[in-house]
Amino acid sequence: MSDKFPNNFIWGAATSAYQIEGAATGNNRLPSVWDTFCTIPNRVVNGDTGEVACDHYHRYETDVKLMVELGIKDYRFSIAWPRIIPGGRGTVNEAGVDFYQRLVDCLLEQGITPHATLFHWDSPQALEDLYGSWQSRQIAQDYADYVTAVVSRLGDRITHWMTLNEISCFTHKGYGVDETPVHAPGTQVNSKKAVWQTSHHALLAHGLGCQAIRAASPGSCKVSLVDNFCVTVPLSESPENIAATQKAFHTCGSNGGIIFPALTGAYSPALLELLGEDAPDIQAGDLEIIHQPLDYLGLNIYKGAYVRATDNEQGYEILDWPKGYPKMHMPWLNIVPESIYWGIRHVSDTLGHKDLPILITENGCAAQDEINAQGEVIDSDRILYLRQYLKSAHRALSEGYPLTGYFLWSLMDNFEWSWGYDRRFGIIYVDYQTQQRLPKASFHWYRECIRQNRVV
Ligand code: PNW
Repeated sequence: MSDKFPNNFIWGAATSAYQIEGAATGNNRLPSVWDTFCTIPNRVVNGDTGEVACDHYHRYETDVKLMVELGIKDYRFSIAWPRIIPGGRGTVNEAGVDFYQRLVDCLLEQGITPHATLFHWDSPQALEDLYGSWQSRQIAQDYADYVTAVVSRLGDRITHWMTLNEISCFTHKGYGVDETPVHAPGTQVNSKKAVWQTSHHALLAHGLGCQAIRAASPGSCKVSLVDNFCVTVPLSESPENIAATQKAFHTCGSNGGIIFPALTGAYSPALLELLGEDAPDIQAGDLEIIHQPLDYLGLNIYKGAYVRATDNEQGYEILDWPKGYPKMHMPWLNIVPESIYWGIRHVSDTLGHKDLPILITENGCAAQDEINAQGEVIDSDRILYLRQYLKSAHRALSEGYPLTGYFLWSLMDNFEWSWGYDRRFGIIYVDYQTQQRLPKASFHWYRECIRQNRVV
């Protein structure tokens, strides 16, 4: 196979609502848990908030022009629940819907296909106040009602839907027992079981959400979940290490309790054994709701965990990182390009979905970008990172795995959650003083990859 990507390969870029929109109080929007979290001292670096962010809410036309310049035909963004139903449940705010109608019309006019994530962590604060948001089973139904409101209004122009972004992040990092949770709402709960219960409720929301999308969509549509499972990667590709990697996949991070039920209809037995009394309560019928047919799977892949086979009882070892291991500008961002290839293989080999199309819905990195004397940002380190990961995606394609596209995270610098504006993931530099956008070297590099349909 040549180094070309398939002709219909999707080259895209991604963002999320709270991270770029700003206009936090505009047009009847009410606070999300992130608005509240940002006001708690020492939770977000420099006390940053999403109040203005990239002001995309007012500058979306400029941003769509930049997408055209980049040459992408697909854009992944998220819809903010607190704009559509500010109180979390009940009345729909048509002014909130209107913003997304204008955005999507603008995209479609430029021949860009919208891929909408229905939830990217911005739970309505009202539901947090009412019942502790993801701690309550009720949120699954309220989420499904919100989804119906969105899809019945926007389903004539959006056909690619993603239910929830990274369940593990907004549940297992939003609720905690011992450590202070790093994500909103940042709630201390009294047992690990209570944390697992929040992700179980999110899975139910995903399941009911899938049903709601299909029921409300006026025409055919594509439905998926966006997951960031822990990618176990063989230290070297011996048959023993590969087998060990598959075994380790079950209990790495929250894999066994999130991607397993979503794709196989059951929590991984290995995880349940490990959890014992910490396992969530699962009611009759829950797993059927959670295990919905998907049109494709969205994977956010940034890093991996190296594994090798061992002689001990569990048969594998997840390896520590050597002191000097190369990483990008985040403590967790170890450079493991093979994680794209192995992430795709785990869907096929470990989860048993050989033909399920896969979209890389996020891949990218933070770098210490600076504007030089010529007024440019030469982020060759980001290019180095991206090039290796894209080659790993190409390897999966060359071996016949059903990878259909790639969305780079992120189109532009944005509010990086608890890191605020201190970390930059964009291929477009944002000057937060002036809101000026400046395409970085990686933008021009990515445009050339898209133009040539191969990694350059
Ligand atoms: C994703 N980790 O989050 C999110 O979907 C984005 O909103 C975010 O901006 C982006 O990645 C960069 O962080 C992640 O610890 C959070 O491995 C944490 C991890 C990975 C992704």
